Amino acid sequence: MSKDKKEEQLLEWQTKPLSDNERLKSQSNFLRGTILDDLADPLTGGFKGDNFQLIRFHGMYEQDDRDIRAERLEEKLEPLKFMLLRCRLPGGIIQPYQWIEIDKFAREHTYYQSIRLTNRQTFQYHGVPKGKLQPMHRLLHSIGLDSIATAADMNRNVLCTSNPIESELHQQAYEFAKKISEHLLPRSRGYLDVWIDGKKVESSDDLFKEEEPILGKTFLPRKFKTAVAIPPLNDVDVYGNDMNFIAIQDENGQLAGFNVLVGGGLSFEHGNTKTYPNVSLELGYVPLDKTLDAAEAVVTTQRDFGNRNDRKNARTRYTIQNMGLDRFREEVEIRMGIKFEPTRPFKFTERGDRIGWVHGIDNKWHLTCFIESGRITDQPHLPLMTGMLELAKVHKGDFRITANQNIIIANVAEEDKAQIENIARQYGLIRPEVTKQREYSMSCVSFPTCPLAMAEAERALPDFVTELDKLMAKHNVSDDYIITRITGCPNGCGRAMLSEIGLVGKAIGRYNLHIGGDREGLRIPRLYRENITLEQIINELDVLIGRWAVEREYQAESFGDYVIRAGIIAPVTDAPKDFWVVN
Ligand code: SRM
Ligand code: SF4
Repeated sequence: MSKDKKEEQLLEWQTKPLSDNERLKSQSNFLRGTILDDLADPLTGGFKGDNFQLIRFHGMYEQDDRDIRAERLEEKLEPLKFMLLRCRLPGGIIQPYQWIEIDKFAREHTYYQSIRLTNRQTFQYHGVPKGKLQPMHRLLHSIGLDSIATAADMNRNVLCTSNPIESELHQQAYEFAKKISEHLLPRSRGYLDVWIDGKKVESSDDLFKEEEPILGKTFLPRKFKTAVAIPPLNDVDVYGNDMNFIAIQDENGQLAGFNVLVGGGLSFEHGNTKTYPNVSLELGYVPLDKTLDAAEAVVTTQRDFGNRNDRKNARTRYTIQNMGLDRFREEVEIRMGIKFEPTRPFKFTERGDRIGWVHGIDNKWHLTCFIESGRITDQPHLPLMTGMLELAKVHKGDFRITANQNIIIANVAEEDKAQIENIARQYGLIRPEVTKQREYSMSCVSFPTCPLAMAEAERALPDFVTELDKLMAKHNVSDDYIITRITGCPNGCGRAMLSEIGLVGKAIGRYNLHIGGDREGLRIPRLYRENITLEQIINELDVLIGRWAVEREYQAESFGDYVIRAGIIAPVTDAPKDFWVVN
């Protein structure tokens, strides 16, 4: 796009009518709305008008049980409404005493009685009735947790590589992830007034004194996501976030600063060619003492230049496409007061979690437990929830939720290792039968709770992987794996747009099949087959995996790299231009 065209486009964004979300943010009394009135309304299990959206700024979504929606409609009943709660947990670290409390609430008060680990290193409750919302927030508050800004148009939960092995560097990077999360939080008291104090503030002097110096009164144009990665592990999918920090060490192994990347994002809309997923792009390197300034400058640039009239084109990647990367960088540099240095060398080699025990350099042990799709429940043959509770009762270290929806029992002393291992084995948190392929497969939640779901994801994944395992065995590649992700719709929560095999829900039982992502998480996979069933996908993969098994050039050539080299699919090299091009 020419410079003039870009200016025109920016001007158009600024002059077109604002989306309704902008009105509701500005009229929300700093996100309080009339939520307290709705809480007191016994006639519905949900929230009305603007409040339906406003609760998202406090980390909740209204949902209903979609499995029984039609049945209830027939009986002339309101859908069974309840809330999803998403906790804020920078870097995914949670203490055992906190776990014991969140477990208790899940068992006693949630419809699904589960704890769901998300791929952004936190946990969700599904099925919290409206009447239990205030007690829930008060409980979280009492154990030092909250759900502020985990949804809606703000900086979400900040990710950080789950790497307790190099403990000192991890600690430094984690501290930074936490600082960023705190620095970019809303400053107004809306959350505390509504959920903790239950205090109605409609229009008072207190309110007029409130300010949002970073986010502004209308917050960001759209959701905003941040990740901190410690090479060589790209477990946080650093190319898929709006703002990314890649940790750079000095010669003594200490954290020196970060390479900053911007504009990653993985969603699109079926058929809407103005939308596309894209990987993040390099701005440059900043030393540690300027990193928080850089974060704030990126956020305020997106705040001021992002699209506020079309929410489908409002994420940072679209702002960058419109302004151009150089202009975006210039604006960030002006705001942070220094220029970026050239990006420092780094290399990512893997994205998965190291399932099982690893030994840290500080002599502590860490056990990563595989949790399929992050769902922690008590099933007859898999009592994971009770297992986690038993671990929490005795564990002296901490827990770390990974961006691959697994959990690490971190910082175990040598003398406690056997006890932890026994409990983990007893309750299915260590399962030798889990294949490498299963460990590298992930899904979003989808049905029955997600209102946007088009096809099954979490409930389809286990059987789909069983079929994939059979193919891997049939072609003698069971010792290898293919990063496989299912997402129930093109919003892309399952990060299928950074996988080697990505399934994107199209309709009940039907998916688009994308192939050609890479192991390091740098390449968007391209559409290979459209609107087909899981059985058809397995048939397609039978042929492709068969070819990969015999034709790969060297043992380590990954499936994603192979399908590109063999010319089966063309790589996506410049997503804004070529994501929608048919192979
Ligand atoms: Fe997501 C919306 C679940 C990670 C892109 N996502 C939703 C909602 C809240 C549906 C809704 O708006 O009503 C889903 C709730 C389902 C449920 O019942 O739990 C939902 N998203 C999830 C989680 C739980 C999936 C998981 O299995 O782990 C993840 C929660 C992360 C967290 O803790 O914050 C989750 N969502 C993602 C990711 C992956 C990531 O961030 O690494 C993406 C793609 C990356 C990106 O943002 O580009 C993602 N979710 C979306 C989008 C599309 C955003 C867009 O730019 O258009 C939506 C819809 C929206 O915002 O309008 C969405
Ligand atoms: Fe729901 Fe779609 Fe996200 Fe899956 S990808 S959780 S179906 S919004």
